[in-house]
Amino acid sequence: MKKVGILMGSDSDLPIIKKATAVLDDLAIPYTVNIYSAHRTPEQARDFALSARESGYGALIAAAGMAAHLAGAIAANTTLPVIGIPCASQYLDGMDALLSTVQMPSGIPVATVAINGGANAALLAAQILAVEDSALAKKLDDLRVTAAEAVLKKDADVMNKLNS
Ligand code: RP5
Repeated sequence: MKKVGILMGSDSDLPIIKKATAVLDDLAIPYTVNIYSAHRTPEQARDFALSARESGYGALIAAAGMAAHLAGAIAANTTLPVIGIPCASQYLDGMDALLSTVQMPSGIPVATVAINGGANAALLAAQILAVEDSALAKKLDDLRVTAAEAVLKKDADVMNKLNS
């Protein structure tokens, strides 16, 4: 199976990344995690992106906050699918990172998930790998069923408690 490459701009993004690794662990998808910054370590970020396809990656996740250019900088150097996670920081509640990540110029796409959306980033990476992996696609179908059952149970609980 292809790996998912997870990158973050700083170790302060780790709580968001843990939401992604939890999903990938559940699905038994191999991944690596690195700290590469578009601003502080641009050469390392570039080298990773340039060699990612031949290194066996099938999708990349890039999480960053503030002026969040990591996902775009990675996408500039690979045609693997890149999923951007805008991370909320101290001042602007993640709006800065959201706009920096999502507003890519035509030609260099980044699939941007919600602010702090680590779980959806991992699910989207899994769905990309599942295009060519029917066993993984079945696991994703099963996850949807389990999630729907959980909502239906909550619906039943709330009806029992609140409906007259
Ligand atoms: C970004 O700046 C990082 O992705 C992080 O979200 C933010 C703050 O980084 P630190 O100052 O906490 O290292 O590059």
